[in-house]
Amino acid sequence: MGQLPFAEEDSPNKRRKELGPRAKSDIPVNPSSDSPRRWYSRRSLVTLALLGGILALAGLGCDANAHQSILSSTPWTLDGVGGPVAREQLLLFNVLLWTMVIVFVLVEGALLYAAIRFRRKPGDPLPPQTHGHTPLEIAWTIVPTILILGLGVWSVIVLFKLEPGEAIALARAEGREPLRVEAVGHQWWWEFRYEDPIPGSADDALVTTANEMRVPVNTPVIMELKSDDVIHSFWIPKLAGKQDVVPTKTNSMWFLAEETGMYYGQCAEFCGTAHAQMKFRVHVLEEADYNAWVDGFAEPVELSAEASRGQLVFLGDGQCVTCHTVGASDTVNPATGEGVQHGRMQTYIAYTKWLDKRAHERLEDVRTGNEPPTAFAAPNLTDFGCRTTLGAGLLDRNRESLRQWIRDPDGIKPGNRMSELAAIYQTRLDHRADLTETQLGDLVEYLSAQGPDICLR
Ligand code: HEC
Ligand SMILES: [Cu+2]
Repeated sequence: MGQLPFAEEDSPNKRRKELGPRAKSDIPVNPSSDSPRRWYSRRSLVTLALLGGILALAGLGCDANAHQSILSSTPWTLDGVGGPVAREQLLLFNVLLWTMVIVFVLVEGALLYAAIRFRRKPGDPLPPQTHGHTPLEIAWTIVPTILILGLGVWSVIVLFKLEPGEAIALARAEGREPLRVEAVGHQWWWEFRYEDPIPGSADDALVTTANEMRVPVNTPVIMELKSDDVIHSFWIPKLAGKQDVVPTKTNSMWFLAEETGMYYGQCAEFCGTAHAQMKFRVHVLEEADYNAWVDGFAEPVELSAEASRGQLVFLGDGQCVTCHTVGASDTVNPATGEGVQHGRMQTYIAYTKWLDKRAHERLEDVRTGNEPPTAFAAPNLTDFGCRTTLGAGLLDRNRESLRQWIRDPDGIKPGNRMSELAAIYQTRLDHRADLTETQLGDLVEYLSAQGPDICLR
């Protein structure tokens, strides 16, 4: 580069002329102050303090122990995570973040220091002109290169560890197989399907549930993620990071929970009206409890007189069975003598194919502008007695909230597909269920009685 175009020291008059007419009146920089050359004003200090205060307040909301927190109380402890996948992700996140914070503070600090300390004062002579500093330039090329290469390579290694292959390797090292669970995103709830709920056992009963999945502790779990409609994102912050759930495609991820307990999950990709109400829970159980849930899953349950009447409403006037499934395939509808489980959901393979086909058809429909197909999936209610929530994590489940939900789902979760599509909500002007209070009460009894012993007792 040639010489920098530094001009000779200008006379104040000459400079004013160059600045043009607006600068002609000589406004003092800071009339109230003795030293007119401060680089900050009182107002900028107040603004800064306010911003800092707001940030600090927002920071108070961060808590490593909050339900869906992905933070640890300090960068080095990594507490607040529930298993190895989240730990790996949190460690990488913390190291990347703090490395960048340190680099930022050093670079910006040096910049600010130089700008303030060596700023030009009136009457200062032209400073000595320098052109480069070889050792410095080599240093600030090599250090960032090493940093970025190191962090990049480590990120790629972590990415590989997040692949399901790692879960398979981990399980096989202990002479077993990982548990595979298919999660299907629907607007606005989650379906969980277990093709082989107890890996390695000959008993292969299909388990299908919704919004609350159960897994055994210390077992690698591979999630196979599918969507029924739009793009969702599957996220259990304390167990594993997000993965997109994309129509016509199966994505996968895995996690392992080290302790029993409940973990909170959330759809993490805007997917329409009730996106914020598309939560789910992961119950991590002792292996024996998990097996009891699986074994008892589709066992027929004893129904009280009220609950039996409720079953008739479920299958008849309520038309709930057009969308919902309750019970094993050998549960018989007393009205028709037919199995209660729908034909379309009878086998896993058939259902998966149906789902894929439907997703493709929907894409076609979007392209051609056709009406969407009429078949609708709904939460499987077979283990409804195990649910702690209603409406995808929206309400605590109890008899009162269930009654409210059946009476007026739209009043609780605006936009949900049940009120939009079920016939009983289309006949009254206020869009509430066209059922009597007795029918509602019977339905509540019927649904509350569903579930394996381990949940009902
Ligand atoms: C048109 C299909 C359809 C019909 C008919 C229907 N539902 Fe639903 N139901 C749904 C859908 C879809 C959801 C999920 C709503 C959401 O959370 O966004 C749902 C959710 C529910 C839930 C909450 C499940 C959970 O785990 O959160 C219950 C309970 C329920 N329905 C009961 C009933 C009853 C009782 C009837 C009959 C009176 C009925 N449904 C009729 C589609 C239907
Ligand atoms: Cu979603």
